[in-house]
Amino acid sequence: MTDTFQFKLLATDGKARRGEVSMPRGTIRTPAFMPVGTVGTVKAMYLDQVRELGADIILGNTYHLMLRPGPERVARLGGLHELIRWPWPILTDSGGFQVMSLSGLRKLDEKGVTFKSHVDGALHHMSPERSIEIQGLLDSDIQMQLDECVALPASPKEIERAMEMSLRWAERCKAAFGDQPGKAMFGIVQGGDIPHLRERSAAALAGLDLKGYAIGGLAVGEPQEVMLDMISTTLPHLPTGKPRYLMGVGTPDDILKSVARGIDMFDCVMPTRSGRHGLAFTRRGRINLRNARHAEDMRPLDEESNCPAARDYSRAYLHHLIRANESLGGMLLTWNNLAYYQDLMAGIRKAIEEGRFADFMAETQENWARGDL
Ligand code: PRF
Repeated sequence: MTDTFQFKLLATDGKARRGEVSMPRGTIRTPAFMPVGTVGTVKAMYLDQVRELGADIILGNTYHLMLRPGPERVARLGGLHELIRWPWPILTDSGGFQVMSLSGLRKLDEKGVTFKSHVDGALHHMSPERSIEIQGLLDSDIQMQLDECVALPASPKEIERAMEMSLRWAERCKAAFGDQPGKAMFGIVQGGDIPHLRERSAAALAGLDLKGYAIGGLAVGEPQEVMLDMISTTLPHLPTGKPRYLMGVGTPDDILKSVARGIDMFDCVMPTRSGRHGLAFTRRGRINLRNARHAEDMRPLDEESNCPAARDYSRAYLHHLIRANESLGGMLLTWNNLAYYQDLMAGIRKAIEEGRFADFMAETQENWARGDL
């Protein structure tokens, strides 16, 4: 029987790819940006709005949801989609990365990771098998293997150890996931900033014949050029017929340059988190609404945008809301930013279809460089 989880390449333009990942809950148009919904909410947004902006899939976090409200409870409540009222695809990250960045005391060994909850201080253990079990209880459509991501700079020995253990965890996650038509478990390439370790990781994961592949361990402190080199080093070792997801990236510029190298999927807290902190992404680059120069500026962020947050509210009002710490400020800027990111992805997809991605990228970058209107 053919799997109802499928990836189709619709067009290529240089190394850039236009594709479709389809599964029972919906189809993801790639290149895709996945808004981050860590604890079952894309912060400061109604999911109806997120959908309307063009998101085909959102991301959830195993680490947060296992601590609260708990995977067994989510399952009893009908699964994550039902609970949060998002019937379309959800990808869940496996937890390892969030444990390392968020929890206190933690211990990582071959068996998995032991950590102290940032919610109530309780001790938890998560093995590769339990991570997949939790993602299953959440009813996630695209599940990620448990991996270990080391922050850069790190020693080659440390990078190699973490990469090899992540490979063994990939096999265990694959076995735990089993055969689930319509759903997928993605492997995660590690290997830090060391080309031969990236190649080894990608080739070994490719040998596991997974339904998709992520590149992890980047945007963790290295310069953009190193990140882009690692992408270029890794992708030739992954099968062209499977989706490729760059985890936790990035700025609009990171996204353009990564698409140019063959990445299909992205997620990042950048548009949502920085929106709540007063930063707006626009066609003319970034605008920090905290800045006093906006205090009496009656112009909107972008009068040509289709997004009401960008088109209908003055910079003066946005400045006031952000300065006054009002929740509407974060809501409007998150709305603007997610609209900008989804419009960028739609522009990227159209440009690839029409064979003019390089021109689109150059024009988009020129507009950022021209600066604020
Ligand atoms: N591994 C996992 N999640 C991640 C990363 C990773 O390396 C990153 C690195 N940018 C973001 N999110 N599991």
